[in-house]
Amino acid sequence: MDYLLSQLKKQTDELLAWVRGKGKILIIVHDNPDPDCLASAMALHHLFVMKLNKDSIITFSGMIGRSENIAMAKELQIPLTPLEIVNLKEYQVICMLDTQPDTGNNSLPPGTRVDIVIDHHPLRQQTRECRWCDVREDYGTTATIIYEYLLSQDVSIGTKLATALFYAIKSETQDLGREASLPDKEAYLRLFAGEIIKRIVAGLGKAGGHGMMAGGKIDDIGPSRKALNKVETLLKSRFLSELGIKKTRPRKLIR
Ligand SMILES: [Mn+2]
Repeated sequence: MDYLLSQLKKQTDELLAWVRGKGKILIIVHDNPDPDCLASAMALHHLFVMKLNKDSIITFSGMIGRSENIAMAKELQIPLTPLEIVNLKEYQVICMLDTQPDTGNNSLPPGTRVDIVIDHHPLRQQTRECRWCDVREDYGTTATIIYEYLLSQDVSIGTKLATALFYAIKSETQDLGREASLPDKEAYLRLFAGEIIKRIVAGLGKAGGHGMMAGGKIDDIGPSRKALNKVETLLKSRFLSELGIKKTRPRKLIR
């Protein structure tokens, strides 16, 4: 594990230790949620489930406006609860993602205690007073920050979550074109590699991981050379089609 990741491991250990002894968890995203805050909420929810065996409620106000975002919430089965029906007093841990207290783009009543803030927008004075404040203005997305939490805690990322995180970074940075930092680029490529391998071996075997650690496995091909060649050819053509490469004649790099 590299230095930054081990630093982050220590920090997220502290976060988890604090949340562990507490009661119910609420995750609030900004009004009219976009892919970044939805993916971030999914990722934080996943972190609490995997490390603490604790459930949390994801909540928002307003509406999911764009049809792509509605499709995302539906396809990826992100459980969402309207903030208006939540009894805030029931929650001992209140997290706010991709927004900050009193910014006007979330509907948490002003003055309500917020414990955890994770965001990439300019830091507000009031946010500093929260128990846990991780605001990285140089990051293109909040999703990347929480993706790093999962990496540091060595939490596995399933297809739905990987897709959500990837889509969040893709749409918020406009394919890494706008305001993408180096960590956003790394997260994007790692998530992409994991997804590609999964699609390439779909129906044939298993795949997992991300980035340099991504890999796939196919069992029961049988001992014959012919069967092996067949699978090899299929994998190659799937790989090329995933990358959008059509009908090019291969050429030797080394003679
Ligand atoms: Mn964002």
